[in-house]
Amino acid sequence: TKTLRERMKEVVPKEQERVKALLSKHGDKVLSQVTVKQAVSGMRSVKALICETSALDEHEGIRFRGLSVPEVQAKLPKPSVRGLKGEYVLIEGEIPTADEAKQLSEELASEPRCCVPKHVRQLIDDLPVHQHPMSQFSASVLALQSESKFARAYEEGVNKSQYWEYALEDALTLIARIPGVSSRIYRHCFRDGMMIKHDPSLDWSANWCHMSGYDGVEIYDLMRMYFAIHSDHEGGNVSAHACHLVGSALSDPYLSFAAGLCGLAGPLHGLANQESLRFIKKIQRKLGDRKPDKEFIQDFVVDLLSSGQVVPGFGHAVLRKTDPRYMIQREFALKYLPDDETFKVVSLLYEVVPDVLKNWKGGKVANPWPNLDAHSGCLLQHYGLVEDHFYTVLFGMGRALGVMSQYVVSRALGFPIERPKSVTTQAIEKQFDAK
Ligand code: NMX
Ligand code: MLT
Repeated sequence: TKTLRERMKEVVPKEQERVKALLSKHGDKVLSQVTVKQAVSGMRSVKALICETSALDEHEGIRFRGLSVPEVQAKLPKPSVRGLKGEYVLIEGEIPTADEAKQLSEELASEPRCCVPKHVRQLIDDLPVHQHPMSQFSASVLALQSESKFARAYEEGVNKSQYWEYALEDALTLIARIPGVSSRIYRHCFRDGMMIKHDPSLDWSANWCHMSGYDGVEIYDLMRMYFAIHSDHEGGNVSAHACHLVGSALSDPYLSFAAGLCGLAGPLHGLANQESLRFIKKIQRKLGDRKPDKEFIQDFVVDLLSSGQVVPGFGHAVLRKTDPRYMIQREFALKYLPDDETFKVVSLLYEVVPDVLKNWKGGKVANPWPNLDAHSGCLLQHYGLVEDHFYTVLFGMGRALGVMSQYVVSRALGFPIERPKSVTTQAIEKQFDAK
């Protein structure tokens, strides 16, 4: 059985040649044009980034290295390693054999690879418990940066052809330490700092559950699925793009991932999972002992929209259909928690919100359908994980698998510093007013 590193050594030279050939054959072709509207409104649909690990179709949703969400579920060796599709499928591009996945799983759970250094543990213990867990997470990742082999190798003048090897080393260590960091933040904030030791026999996802105080076959499987579906959503989303941008300056994987986390912490991106459960809880509080019905939900949603707020968990900058990552969570709920009261509200929102949004202010909402954040909190709270301001940390854990894979690939392919051109609105007026 070859290690991921050995497989990468075979794959990288071939990929470098392929991209070189692509550039010499098609380098001058036009991939996309940019209108003034696109420049002013967040570059929507402008094709100006490369991401090898996944691609997003507006109707079909995400494909990881060509595989849809259900295909990934079906093709991976066995449930206990599903969460690790991140490293193999995303970085190397192939479905791992059971032995390869097991080997990587064991490597990530091995000491000292998975051990959180003392100064990082101390930092977390010293942070105020009321500090948002996402700030605690990004601060911890920055503190882990003291161990960056990439940064050290750069300082010592490593040849650029070897960047990817140090990037992979850092990415694996960072990923291995994330369950320890994240569960420490969880227990620091919500369990009086009483820690639980990691269990080397468990995989990455199950270890997070175990160290956070959640043991059981169902929650292990939920979190394997959860981390897998949150891992990657091509290159243009805020967290992946922020990580890529910062990495393009050759900032090491830790610095780059911390930048991605800061973007993920925004309410229009990853924080929407926290906002979504809070919104559902507000509905439930207002309902009191009454049973939820469509009319009640519709009035509640219209009130929210009328007060100038967005419906969290609905809409998307690229997707124009229900997110398949929402559907796979819905299938899980239908199987394991069909009678959960929160799931009943989630289901009613699914029936009601799209029609409300379609008709809202002349149909200005481009996508009225739910995204993954509309469902995840409902599953977590069912298993006792009710602290909603921790939810985005879990999103960030999954996202580490994707953006760290993207980082390694970017260094392997030698992508340069990202530096698009900006213009002033006056310059646009000057350019087009006269015509
Ligand atoms: N509720 C109310 N209004 C919405 C919603 C929504 N869920 N989605 C879009 N709109 C509004 C949007 O605010 C904008 O209004 P205005 O012209 O007044 O600025 C208008 O519809 C057009 O926006 P779109 O082109 O449909 O959406 P855009 O691509 O700009 O933004 C989101 C995409 C995801 C930021 C937006 O749909 C949203 O705010 N959704 C709610 C928050 C959310 O669920 N975010 C998580 C996305 C997934 N993730 O994890 O990152
Ligand atoms: C994501 O997973 O990053 C979100 O769906 C946001 C996006 O793709 O823009």
